[in-house]
Parts: sequence; C-alpha cells; structure tokens
Amino acid sequence: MPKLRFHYFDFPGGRGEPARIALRFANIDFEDIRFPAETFVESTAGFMLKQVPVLEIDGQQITQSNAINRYVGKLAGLYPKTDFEQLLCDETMDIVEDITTKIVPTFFMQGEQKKSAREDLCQNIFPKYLKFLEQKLTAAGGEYFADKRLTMADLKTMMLTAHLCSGALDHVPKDIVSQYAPLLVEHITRVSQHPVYIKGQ
Ligand SMILES: N[C@@H](CCC(=O)N[C@@H](CS)C(=O)NCC(=O)O)C(=O)O
Repeated sequence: MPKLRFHYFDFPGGRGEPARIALRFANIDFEDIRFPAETFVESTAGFMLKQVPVLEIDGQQITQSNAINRYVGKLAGLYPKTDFEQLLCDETMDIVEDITTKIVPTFFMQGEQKKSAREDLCQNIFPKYLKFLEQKLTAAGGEYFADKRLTMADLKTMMLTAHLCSGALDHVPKDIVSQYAPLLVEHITRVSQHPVYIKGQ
C-alpha cells in the first residue's frame, strides 16, 4: 500500500470531503492534513497549482478532486466496477463540479454584487442543474446515482446539496433544493444515514 497524505481544509465539506470519508470508512491508512482557510497560502505553498485537495501518493502530488475520488473510491470499494456504472458515477461528479465552479466566484464578492450573482444562480443555474441531477437519480433507480448503491457520486452530490440547504450561502434560500428537486433532499437524508457516511465522518 502506498503512503498517502491528503491535504484539504478543516471544514467538513467541499471538494475534499468525499475522499476523506471514503478513506476513513475503509480504514485506509493515510495522513489527514487539515488546515484552516486562514493558513491557505502557507498550507499550499509547496503545491504548484496552489489548490486543494491534493493527495500525495508516495510523495507524488496528485490534484483534481474527481480524479482523486475515482482513485480513492476504487481503494475503498465505493466506485462502480462496470464501464456504464462508472460513467454514471463520473457524470454526476462532473455535474457537481460544474455547479461548484459557478458558485466559487461569488465567495469573493461583497454586497450588491454578491447578492445579484447569487440571485442569478438561484434563477438560472441551480434550477436547471438540480432538476437534471434529480432526473439522473431517478433514471439510476431513485436511491443512488450509480451501481444501485452508495458510491463517490453520492458523497460528492450530498456535500453540495446539503451545503445549498444549510442557509450558509447568503441569498440562497434554504429550500432551493426542495423547490426544484425534492428527491435530492431525500437523497441527503439517505446518504447522511448511510453507514459509509456515518463511519467516514
Ligand atoms: N479542478 C480542481 C479545483 C480545485 C480548487 O479550485 N480548489 C479550491 C478549494 S476547494 C482552491 O484550492 N482554490 C484556490 C485556487 O484555485 O487558487 C479540483 O477539482 O480539485
């Protein structure tokens, strides 16, 4: 087994949390390096892209959350085995990534600019993507996004949808997910009560 060191923020969510949950759930030995947002510059000083998550594998730095999710998902038994189910899992993770990249710029905005950008997300972006994710969930059987069992796709989606429902994002109503994709609210509950999530936290 290679030596694994995983670098990400210390909050329980975001791009890095699915991999941490999977590693912990599967009892895979790894160094869990968590840092506060305030030390981001120092904590990423050794990384060429100055981004996290980073998974070091025997000293080699690997970036890109979804690539890391696939690798860790295979180690933890949380990534499908067949081509088609892998495709469904990957597609879902990339949809969530698309949504995330649309939210992130608003973190650096203030006042009216932030309000108007978030309102635009709520009117034009979230409805479309949430409905699409709900369709995908239904097409996959209604409970999980791939393989009829919990995979990395469910962990990644739930991080995002739970965040949207949390009220932590100013100008994003807590009922944004239930308005457009009520089955995704049930999905949050399903994942949060799943032994993988409970053990992996
Ligand atoms: N495509 C990358 C994006 C990584 C990324 O943007 N991470 C954020 C934190 S969640 C970050 O480090 N942002 C700082 C920056 O890009 O300078 C991935 O999926 O891992």
